[in-house]
Amino acid sequence: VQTPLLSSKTALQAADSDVSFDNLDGSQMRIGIIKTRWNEEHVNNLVAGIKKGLKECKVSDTNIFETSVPGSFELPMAARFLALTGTCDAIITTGVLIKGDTMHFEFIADAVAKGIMNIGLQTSTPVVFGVLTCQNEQQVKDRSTGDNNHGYDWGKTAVEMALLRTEAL
Ligand code: DLZ
Repeated sequence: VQTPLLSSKTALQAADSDVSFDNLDGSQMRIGIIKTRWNEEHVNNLVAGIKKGLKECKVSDTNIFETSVPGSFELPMAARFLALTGTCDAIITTGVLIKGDTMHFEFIADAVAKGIMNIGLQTSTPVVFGVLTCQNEQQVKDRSTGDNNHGYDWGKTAVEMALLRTEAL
């Protein structure tokens, strides 16, 4: 017996090369972006990358909802609130955590990663972990600018997961 997931004609066939990051159709998808105001300059670069990825997937500007929270620690809660509105097919949480002299980085990075995973599983709304966890600012720059802007992949990941959810529900 085929489950709806296994009969999916979209995202789950990615492994069969039918679907890839190159031909995702997000024209009917509404994507939420939650970004932090901590490390704002880097985060804005990541958001630009996200929007480039979304645009390549035909997500229209009017279907992109954007909001901000103070820091990465607030991302899971905000993602939960947004997911529960039922207005987004996928959510991208984005922030930048840079290691300092204390244990703050370790606690927050771990809590945020687990929190974001939990919100996705609890609400069945895909929540992309768009948080850079870096040792220093150079590592951040290397991953948020130019050809290695991780935001670009996060945008495409959100569309792929939104399509997967649409097929599964
Ligand atoms: C407090 C703090 C510190 C020290 N560093 C960062 C950081 O590098 N990236 C980030 O997104 N947020 C940081 N924050 C703020 C926390 O995420 C959070 O906003 C506060 O602890 C309040 O809950």
